[in-house]
Amino acid sequence: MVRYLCINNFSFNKISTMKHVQIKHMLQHLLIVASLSAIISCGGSTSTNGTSDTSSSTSMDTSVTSAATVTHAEAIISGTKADTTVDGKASFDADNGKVKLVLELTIPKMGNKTVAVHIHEHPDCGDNGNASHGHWNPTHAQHGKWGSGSFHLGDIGNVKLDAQGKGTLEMSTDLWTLGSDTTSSVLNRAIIVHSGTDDYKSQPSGNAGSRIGCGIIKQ
Ligand SMILES: [Cu+2]
Repeated sequence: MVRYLCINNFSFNKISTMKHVQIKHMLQHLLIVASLSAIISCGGSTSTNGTSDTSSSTSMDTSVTSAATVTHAEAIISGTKADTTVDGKASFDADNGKVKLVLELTIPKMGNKTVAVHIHEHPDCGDNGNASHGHWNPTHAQHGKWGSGSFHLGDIGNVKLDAQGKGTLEMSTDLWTLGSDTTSSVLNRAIIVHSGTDDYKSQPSGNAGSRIGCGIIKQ
């Protein structure tokens, strides 16, 4: 079944006999599936025969449907500035109506300091992280401390770093999802690490300093 998803096994001769609408539809599926399963091995398979086009459509639809339930996403966080090394990873796992975040950071230059981490709205780390724009705030709330009073859904909070600049944070919430609901899904947003501490009060972003780390949350 997997082999039919591979572009190099697809019978393009058949495409010429199909209606344009069908071709467009199949190519859309093919693009989606190819991006979701780019790692799936395409090697070593055999050539297709005349009946494979029908089965390929079926298996593509099945794959796209099953891929719609996302249970894991992650962001690899790296530095936005040449003079500050930032390494980190944010893992998001959905289970039982909740999403659990495990965040690990290493910022050697920031040993024994505390840095603010937020989810920002757009999946773009360009312009030193500024292209991610403001905090992800689908409820149009005031910025604050997670879990108390008013806060953005992106208000993860502060992470204390040890002498080596390592820090971790774990949290679990039913306010986040991994899916297509843009009012709750953390997918396709940016994790931003700031150079300073979030005061949990200043609007709109806690006076947390410049953006030194960034990663895009992807499934
Ligand atoms: Cu921020």
